[in-house]
Amino acid sequence: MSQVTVTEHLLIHQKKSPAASGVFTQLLYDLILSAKLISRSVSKAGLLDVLGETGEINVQGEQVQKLDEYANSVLIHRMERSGALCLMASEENADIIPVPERFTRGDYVLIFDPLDGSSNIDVNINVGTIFSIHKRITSAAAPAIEDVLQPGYRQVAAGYVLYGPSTMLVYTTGMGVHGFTLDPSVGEFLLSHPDMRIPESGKYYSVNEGNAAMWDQPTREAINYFKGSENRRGQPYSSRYVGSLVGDFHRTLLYGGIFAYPKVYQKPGEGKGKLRLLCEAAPLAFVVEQAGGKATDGERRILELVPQRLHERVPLFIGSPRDVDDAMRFMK
Ligand code: AHM
Ligand code: MG
Repeated sequence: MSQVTVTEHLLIHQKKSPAASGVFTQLLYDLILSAKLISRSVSKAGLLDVLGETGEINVQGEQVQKLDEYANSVLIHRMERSGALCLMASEENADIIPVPERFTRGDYVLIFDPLDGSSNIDVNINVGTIFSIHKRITSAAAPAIEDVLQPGYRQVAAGYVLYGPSTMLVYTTGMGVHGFTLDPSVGEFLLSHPDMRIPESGKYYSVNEGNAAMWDQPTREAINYFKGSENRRGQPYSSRYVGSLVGDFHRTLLYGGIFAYPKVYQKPGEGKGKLRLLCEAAPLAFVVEQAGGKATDGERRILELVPQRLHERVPLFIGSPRDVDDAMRFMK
């Protein structure tokens, strides 16, 4: 593995891009520090659970929190002190989170899912943190919801941290996608996957097929296409589904193929997506496009969707460009 740390990589990129500033680099630096703190706790999840059962106070005399609450509070606590942000939004918080006036406020807006797939924690399966960074667009003293409700193509950075067998950080600032692996012995993320490119097509499809009876006909046909032998490969794609978006996405990025969370119809005419546009779909869409892939909601490019609400949910088809195009032939 290279010896380039994520901080060095950021500084090199900062020189290449006049748009990037020292403030922005500080923001990413604080985000990385938060990820290391969360990673440390995730790796002890089983042990923390044991402590949690003894009365919810750990040996330090601290309240034992559920890990997703812990991850959320680590991110809010660290990032409001970064000096780069004016506003945050988290999957865990119903409303936007303005940076308190007692801290230095910057021009950036951070949206995150602190611990995606957290239902997998108890069974020791991968979880992740997803982040999306925008530049503020309003000019009044206080930041506003409009600063968060921006279409994905305006993101200045996005990425995720995967807490797997190794902890990995994958991010883009619009100049390709770069992956780093945390070396726990030195506490640094080291460049392990420079300039990541998603394969043109893959051999895996990834979807919760338990929902198949609640999909619409075009979705069923699209998924059947991958399962049949009349597809691009001339043989069935293999199925892979973790149920942790970061894990499923990361595999798709490396091996190619398609991940889908289509609309689910609980009642006729009322199809709904599950994944959140702002903190899940848009950041991963930015990453996948920067790696040469595609992301759509079945009709439109994810990055062009204009969010109407903070916790808006969308259907998602994301992955290798040919596989997403093949699925979209059924959707149109
Ligand atoms: P969460 O943010 O509440 O963890 O939900 C998002 C997760 C994703 O990680 C994953 O892709 C999806 O929900 C799995 O949903 P399902 O269990 O319906 O397949
Ligand atoms: Mg989530």
